Amino acid sequence: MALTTNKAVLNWIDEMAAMTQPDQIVWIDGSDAQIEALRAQACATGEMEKLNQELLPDCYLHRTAVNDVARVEDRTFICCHRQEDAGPTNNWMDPQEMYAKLKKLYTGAMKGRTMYVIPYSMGVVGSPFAKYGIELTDSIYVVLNMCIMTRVGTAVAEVIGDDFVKGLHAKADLDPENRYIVHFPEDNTIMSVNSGYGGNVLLGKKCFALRIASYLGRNQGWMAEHMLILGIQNPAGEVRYLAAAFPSACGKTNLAMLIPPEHYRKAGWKVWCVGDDIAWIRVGEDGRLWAMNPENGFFGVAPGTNEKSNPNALASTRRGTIFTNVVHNLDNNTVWWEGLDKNPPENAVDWKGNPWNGKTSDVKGAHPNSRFTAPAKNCPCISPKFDDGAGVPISAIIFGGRRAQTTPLVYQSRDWNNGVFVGSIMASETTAAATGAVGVVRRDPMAMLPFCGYHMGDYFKHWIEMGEKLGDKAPKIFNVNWFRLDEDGNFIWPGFGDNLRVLEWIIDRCEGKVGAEETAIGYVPKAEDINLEGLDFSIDTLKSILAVNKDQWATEAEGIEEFYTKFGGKLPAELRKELDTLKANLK
Ligand code: GTP
Ligand code: SPV
Ligand code: MN
Repeated sequence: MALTTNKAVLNWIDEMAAMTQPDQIVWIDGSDAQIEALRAQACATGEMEKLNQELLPDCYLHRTAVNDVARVEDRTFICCHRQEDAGPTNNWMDPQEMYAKLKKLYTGAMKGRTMYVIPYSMGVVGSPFAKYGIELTDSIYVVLNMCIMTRVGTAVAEVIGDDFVKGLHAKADLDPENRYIVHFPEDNTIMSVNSGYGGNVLLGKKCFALRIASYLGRNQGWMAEHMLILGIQNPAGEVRYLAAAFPSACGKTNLAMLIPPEHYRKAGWKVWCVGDDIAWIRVGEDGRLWAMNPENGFFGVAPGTNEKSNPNALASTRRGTIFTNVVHNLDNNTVWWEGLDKNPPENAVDWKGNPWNGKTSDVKGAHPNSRFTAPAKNCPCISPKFDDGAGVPISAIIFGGRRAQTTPLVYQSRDWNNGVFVGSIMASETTAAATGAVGVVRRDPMAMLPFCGYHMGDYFKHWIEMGEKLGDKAPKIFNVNWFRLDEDGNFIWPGFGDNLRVLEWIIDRCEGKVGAEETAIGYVPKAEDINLEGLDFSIDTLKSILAVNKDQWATEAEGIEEFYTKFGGKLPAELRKELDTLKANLK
């Protein structure tokens, strides 16, 4: 039975059903009973496997098709009327042409299948900054993931208006040649076909909460960003909130759930996770910048997650979690992945579904982009503000990426526009989160390259205008790099919990409590101002990763220059000026 009488909703569903021709239509009310029934059904067909319910209550395992394991950026489109509105960094096609192309792929695609109707909210249902969507899908896996990642069901259906975001997903034949992830920002519409993987099909996440929302945010004066949000509580009990943008698989989930080093814990420091991937940001009534997490769960990278690196993420996955493309340990019916522990199972099944022995096999058991979908409420350090629809006030914005060289451990921009420049020149070595080569340096402004729903030049301008609105209440902007390598290819900085040492400096800078050294690129800490207590790390090594090498930066400036030419006349003059200043500083 339909959960709403809203005509706009019902008419659209009728139209999509007429095209895809499902055998039946089922509304998702979000109840435990319905979720339990869907889990049982998915297990009966082999779509999911029920894991050891004593060790992992309500946890399940799913394997995707082997050619369907990451976001497909080359098949992701922004279809607006004018090509120049999509800009040089997005794939574009004329909307009418794309609708016609997709219609062929969707026609009859749900024959013999069920169409599930998922009313969902990005943000706390009924809060002023929440936005609603409906995803139609023929995948139970998608339904169950959406029920973890977003707020789903009757309460949403009751408040949904005419401006909801329409999302249609059909697995079709999972044909990679006909896989399309398409956004029509001007129609509030997302269409995804021939995939069953994460960011391609959980339409509330990257498709809505970043690509469509960034477009809406620009028109409405707010921002949708690929950022974690965390609160840092000092021994005096004061909490400061930071938002940080790193590209996919570059450490957002880890930083968002950081456990302070022992000496900090003893002194009374605590970290609270507000969000690990997406932030919706606006200027609050008090003139400060406020951020809220529109999601309700974590779609986290499994490999590398362990009791030491991220115990909070691991704890989050111990109940109600769906694991995708990890190793299935047949001895105790649990899961495993590279970097979980040093004891891989011998009697196991790998992510492709083949028998796997972790002691003797020379192939990886889990896919490098294997993931867990875990409810946010499981996280031991979830912020008391998590369910506060207003979000939290932001003291600092942090950009960062994976750079073996060049970028120091941390530096602070000189002011807001210089900070926007720092975000715009972000570069990172590519990871397994998207298909394509891994380890190649690419420019990824604000970690939004694959997620900006409009012209990136206009996006930069929007950032600059947000700064004008904020004036002297603007947060300070920083850049971090946890990933500097030594000659042998080892990470120099210990990272993870020890990153708090860098965050402490950042907060002190925001509060004017600590000095810095001015360099060609901005303010860098004096090595003695980073607290190394309890850490076996020499001050000389620290100096080496704080150093700004002018030759490397001169090469970097050339790369930036080349990247900027892409944007032509849309590159804001403010950023051009920042690049000129950088070049002059390097002389
Ligand atoms: P998406 O979900 O794709 O957006 O990724 P993410 O940015 O949340 O990345 P995540 O926190 O899952 O980390 C990805 C990988 O980076 C994992 O293999 C981590 O072990 C590794 N990583 C995270 N933080 C650090 C760090 O401080 N130092 C080092 N060396 N590796 C890190
Ligand atoms: C990312 O790639 O940034 C992710 C995973 O968070 S996905 O949902 O697939 O986009
Ligand atoms: Mn992400």
